[in-house]
Amino acid sequence: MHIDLDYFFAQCEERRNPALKSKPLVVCVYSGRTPDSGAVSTTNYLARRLGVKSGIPILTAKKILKDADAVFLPVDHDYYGQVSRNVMEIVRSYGDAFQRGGIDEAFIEVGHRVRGEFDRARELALEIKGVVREKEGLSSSIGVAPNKLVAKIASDFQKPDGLTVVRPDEVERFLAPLPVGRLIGVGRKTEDRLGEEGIKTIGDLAEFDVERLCHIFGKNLGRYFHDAARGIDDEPLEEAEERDQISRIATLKENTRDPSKIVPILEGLAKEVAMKAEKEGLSFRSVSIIGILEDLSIHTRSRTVAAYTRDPGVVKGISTELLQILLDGTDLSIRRVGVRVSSFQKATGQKALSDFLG
Ligand code: DCP
Ligand code: CA
Ligand code: CA
Repeated sequence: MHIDLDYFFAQCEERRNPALKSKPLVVCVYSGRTPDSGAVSTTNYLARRLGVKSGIPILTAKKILKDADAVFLPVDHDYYGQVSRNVMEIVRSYGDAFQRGGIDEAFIEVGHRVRGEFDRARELALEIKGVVREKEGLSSSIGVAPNKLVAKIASDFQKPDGLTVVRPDEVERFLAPLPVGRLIGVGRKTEDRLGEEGIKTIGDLAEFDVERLCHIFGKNLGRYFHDAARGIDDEPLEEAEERDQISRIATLKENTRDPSKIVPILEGLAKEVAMKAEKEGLSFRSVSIIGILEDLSIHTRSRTVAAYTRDPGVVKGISTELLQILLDGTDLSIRRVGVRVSSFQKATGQKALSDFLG
C-alpha cells in the first residue's frame, strides 16, 4: 500500500481552524524579498479548482483569487512535522514493513497479513483511512497494488479521499492510458524527450522498442522505463530509520472482551515479536500491548522489566497481565490486539542492525 495525505499542509491548517474549509486556502513559502514574493507550497481543493497549484508565484495566486475571499498562510513546518509523525505511527502499525516516502506519504507491506488477498487489503485500507480520519482528522488516499511502483501511482489516481486497488492482472490495463509522467523517475525533461519519440502514455512506453530506449537513455534507465511501463518492480521496502521497536498486530475474528479468545492470539504475537528480536540480535526491557477497541480508539499498556531479555515466555506473561489491566480500564470490546517490545540493548557479538534491514 501507498498512503498519501490529501493537500497536506493546507489540510493541517484546516484542521487547526475548521472555518478555513469553506474558503480557498493557499499555504505559502514567503521568500521575504517583498511582502508577496515567494511560491505557493500547496492549496486546498477549493483553490485548486480555481486554478491555483503548488509551485506558482504567490502573486499569481493572489491575482487568480482576488475576488474569491481566499486565505493565505505561511508554512508552519513544526506543526506539519508533528501531525506527520502521529499519522506515520498509525500507518506503521498496520504494516509488516514500513517505508516513509515524503512528509505526507509512506509505503507499507501488508501482503502477509491479508494473506495475499486484495479484497482483504481493500478492507484494511479502508480501516487505515478511517483511523487516520478519526484520530488525526485528516483525509488520505491509498493505492493498493502488487508493488511500490504501481501502489504509488494508484494512491494518486482518485484524490482526494481515494482508494484504488490494482490487482496483478489489472496492472497493465491500469497503467496504459496514464500520462508517462506519472511513472516514478520520469520528470519534466524525460517526459519531453519521450514526447519527441511519440510517447505520451505509459502504454506507448510499454510498446516502444527497448533497444531504442536504451540507446536514448542508456542501458540502465532504458531497461527501467521498459519494465516500469509494464508495472514491473520488485524493489523491497527500505526501512530507513533504525528500529526502536518491534511490534505485531492482529485483528480478532470478532470483537470480544473474553480473555480466553484474546490470550491465544496475544501469545502468538508475543512469540513472533520475541523471535524477531532474537533474529535481529536485540534484547529489550519494555513490553507493551496495544488494543484497538470497537470504537477504533487505540489503547496501550506498557511495563518495563529490570533486566534486558528476549525470552518469549516473559513477553507472553507480561502481555497477558497487561491485557487484564487494559480490559479493566474499559467496557468496550477489543477489535485488534498487538504486542510491542522496545528499549533495546544490542546483544554483544551480534551484527550491526543495518545488516538485517532493507
Ligand atoms: N509541497 C511543497 N511544494 C511543492 C509540492 C509539495 O511545499 N511543489 C509540500 C506541500 C504539500 C506537501 O509537500 O502539502 C505534500 O506534497 P504532495 O505532493 O503530496 O501534495 P499535497 O499533499 O499538497 O496534495 P495532494 O492532495 O495532491 O497529495
Ligand atoms: Ca499529499
Ligand atoms: Ca505526497
